[in-house]
Amino acid sequence: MEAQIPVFAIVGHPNKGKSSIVSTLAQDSSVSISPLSGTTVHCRTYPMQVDGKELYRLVDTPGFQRARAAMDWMQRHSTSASDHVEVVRNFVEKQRNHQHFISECELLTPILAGAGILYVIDGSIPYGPEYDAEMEILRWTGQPSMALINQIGKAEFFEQWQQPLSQYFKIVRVFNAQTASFDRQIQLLTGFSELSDDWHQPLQQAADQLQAQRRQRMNLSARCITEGLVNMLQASETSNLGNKDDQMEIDKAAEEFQQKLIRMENRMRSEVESYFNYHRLEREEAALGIASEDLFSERTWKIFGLSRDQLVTTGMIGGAAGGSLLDLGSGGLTMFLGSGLGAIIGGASAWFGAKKLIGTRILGLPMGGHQLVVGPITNLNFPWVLFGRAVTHLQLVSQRTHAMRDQLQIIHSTGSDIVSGIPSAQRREIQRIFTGAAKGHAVKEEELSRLVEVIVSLVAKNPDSSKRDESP
Ligand SMILES: Nc1nc2c(ncn2[C@@H]2O[C@H](COP(=O)(O)OP(=O)(O)O)[C@@H](O)[C@H]2O)c(=O)[nH]1
Ligand SMILES: [Mg+2]
Repeated sequence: MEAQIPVFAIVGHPNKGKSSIVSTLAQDSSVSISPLSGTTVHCRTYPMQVDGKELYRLVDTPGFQRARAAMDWMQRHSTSASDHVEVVRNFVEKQRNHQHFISECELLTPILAGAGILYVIDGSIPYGPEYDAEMEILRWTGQPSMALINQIGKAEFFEQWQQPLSQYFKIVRVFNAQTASFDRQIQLLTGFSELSDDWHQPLQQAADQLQAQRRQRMNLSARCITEGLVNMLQASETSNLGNKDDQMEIDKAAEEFQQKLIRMENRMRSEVESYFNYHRLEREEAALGIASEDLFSERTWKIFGLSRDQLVTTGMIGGAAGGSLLDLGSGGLTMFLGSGLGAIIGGASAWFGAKKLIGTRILGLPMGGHQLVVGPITNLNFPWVLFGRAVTHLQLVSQRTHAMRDQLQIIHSTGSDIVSGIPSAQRREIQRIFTGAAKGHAVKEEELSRLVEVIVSLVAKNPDSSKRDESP
């Protein structure tokens, strides 16, 4: 017999984050989340699939509207605890066609059909006895259930909720729909697997498959970043020059080269997002806004690229070259740190002010005229800047939940220790790969895999920032 597919009904008061939890657990940004109460009128089912196989289903339900009155009805029609499920069933049958209990009937239907219950409350507002009727009705259905304390506002009444919730539910968890870490989501599934014999195996399996999928997503993303970096390091723009001194042509080629790099970086971002099931994510990579007088400071170097000392220790430049590195670096920093790659336009001349950073060649053509080749960028810090930006992005995307609907803000702050956190031996190894790539050498498969490994371990090393996410 085919194993049962577990179904969860997400229920609770209106506006407590039910749809948000569905969105997170189904990894589906299409679930509608709204600050307006009563948006969900009908149940809607969202499957959680991995590789075309359905692991579980989530049913988003309307909130309770008249729990107290519904409970009164049920109590009037019950003679003992042995008839509770039957009474709930009768209630739904009798009231289904009346407006009065429309939400109650709608939300109870999937539960009576066998769904497990995830009861959601908002732990940022105090408990009140008006919730008792909801919890009592759910208990009467006899279905396995778990209470989730979501946190919508700033305040915390978790302690206050513990006692009443544990009267009705075997398991009570803090589960913040927006910030729940991946591990937290897995814990929810395995926790629930303890409540139902039928679901034990399918939920354990679901947890395993989600974990395998996540490992695969990390690998695919790291691979995408690695290949994207190599392509960006090798990028150049060629154009024909009628006249060797045609400054306009030169500026145009430089501008096109910049645009090309920006597009390449954007493509890389979108691909990484798509692995995590984000297909139209709005993204903003903040400008770093470093004042120009700052450019020579050690602090500036540390934001992404390597410090001068670190570059020296990679062995790529000798101590003597360290001095000229400032000269080498300043233009690159102006371009890549000062404004972020997304905003470096407007200064084609800046590229030529920094000619040393970009290989720029003018070649004579056999048929006459000249060809201009802009790129690739030779600044030693350029790959590190790209690398740091890409790893930060992957970290943010992999920690995001589908209940978050604001744009993805990538803030590259001075606090970023992505690059400096890499042990120096590894850094040297990576720098060699970068330098080889920038010189146009083919990058070996084992070098690519090595970079993939480093990226995956960097992202794993920086676990979720959600602190609020611990069990009470
Ligand atoms: N800050 C925060 N807001 C949340 C969270 N969960 C839900 N909300 C907000 O609360 C409101 C109601 O959420 P929704 O999921 O639609 O609740 P539902 O009516 O119970 O389905 C929306 O404005 C959400 O953005 C959360 O974990 N954190
Ligand atoms: Mg809703």
